[in-house]
Amino acid sequence: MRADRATRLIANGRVWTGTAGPASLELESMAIAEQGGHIVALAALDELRRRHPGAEELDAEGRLVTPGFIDCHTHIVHSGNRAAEIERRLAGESYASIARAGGGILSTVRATRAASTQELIDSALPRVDALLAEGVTTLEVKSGYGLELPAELRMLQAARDLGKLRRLTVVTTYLGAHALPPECAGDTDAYIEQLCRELIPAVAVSRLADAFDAYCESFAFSSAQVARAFEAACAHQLPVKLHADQLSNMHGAALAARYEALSADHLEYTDDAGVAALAAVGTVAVLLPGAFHFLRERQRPPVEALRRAGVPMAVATDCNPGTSPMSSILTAMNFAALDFGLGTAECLAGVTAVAARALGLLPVLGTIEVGKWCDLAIWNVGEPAELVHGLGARPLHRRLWHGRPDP
Ligand code: DI6
Ligand code: FE
Repeated sequence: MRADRATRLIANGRVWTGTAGPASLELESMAIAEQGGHIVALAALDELRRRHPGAEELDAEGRLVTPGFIDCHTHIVHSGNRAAEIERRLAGESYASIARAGGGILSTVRATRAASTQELIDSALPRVDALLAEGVTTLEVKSGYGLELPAELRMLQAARDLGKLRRLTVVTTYLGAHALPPECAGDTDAYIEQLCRELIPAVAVSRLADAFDAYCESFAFSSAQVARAFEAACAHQLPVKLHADQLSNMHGAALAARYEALSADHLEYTDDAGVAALAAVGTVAVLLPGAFHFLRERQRPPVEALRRAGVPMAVATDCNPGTSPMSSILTAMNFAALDFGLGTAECLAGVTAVAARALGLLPVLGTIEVGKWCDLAIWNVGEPAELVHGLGARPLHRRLWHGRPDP
């Protein structure tokens, strides 16, 4: 990468670099020089023009420029939909009781097992395209609706293929402990045994997963069971993440911290000890206000305690057919602000730098800095706050992925 050979300058942007942390909304009037997909210089336009004669120019015309957005928690690859379950919940049934009765996650497992890789891709693409239209350039995708090796591998392969079919970076997570497969007849310990002995090693060998995730909840897996799975994942060099303390305090945050998880996600019921544990190891708190909204929960994550303890907070869609049927990162930001009390800068950091950190990718993504991938979003708004405080306005002007603008 040589700074004297920029091929493209992004000119006249009002740039939010994301380098000043989750409290700063400062915009800078500077140009961005790109070469080979990376940012090679940040400086005044005149200076970059002098240093890079002949570089192509993309004129942002005074628009807001941010790092490309990163949706760091999704279940975007799945088959079927569960709209009827929302009706049942509106009629008074709880999410947990629907799950215990074989609906919920298991209903999506049945549909997903029946789908081919191509069908999984075809059904995910409209959701992916909706995110791209909101400036997303990096997407995390979890498996976990297969719960048997071939179906889990199909899901992970479909996720990887999405990254070839569209101009974005896809990061995959093997959600091996999502629910008990129906054929296990209530024996969660036996499934965890199989997970550790067969499934995690096989997924690791496939190289289709970048991390491992689990669902620690009363009707899913206990913290002792998740700990066993984490041991196996760590032994196979898979970094871990956790669906933690969403519907009850299972001490999931502390468990995630014990394994130096990249992130602990949800955290509605996390207590002070959990917050302190996350802070001590630097695990990211991923807030998922879509699930809070669709489940009509009342218990909010301890945002003020997380903020005070210095735990970095990411925001993601949790796009899934049961608890967050939402393919809109801007809506997730809006909910994070209005329902969880995040500030505008926190919302922006939550879908850029902190989200990158939740994926272990902060060294190469998430801020506008020399050396990082040139993934950018250019917005038709005057102020960053407009991205958070409106809904449905389609504010994206243009997206650049690895230096190249979308056509
Ligand atoms: N993420 C999950 O994996 C579960 N909840 C959540 O927020 C269950 C998703 C589902 O019901 O399909
Ligand atoms: Fe989730």
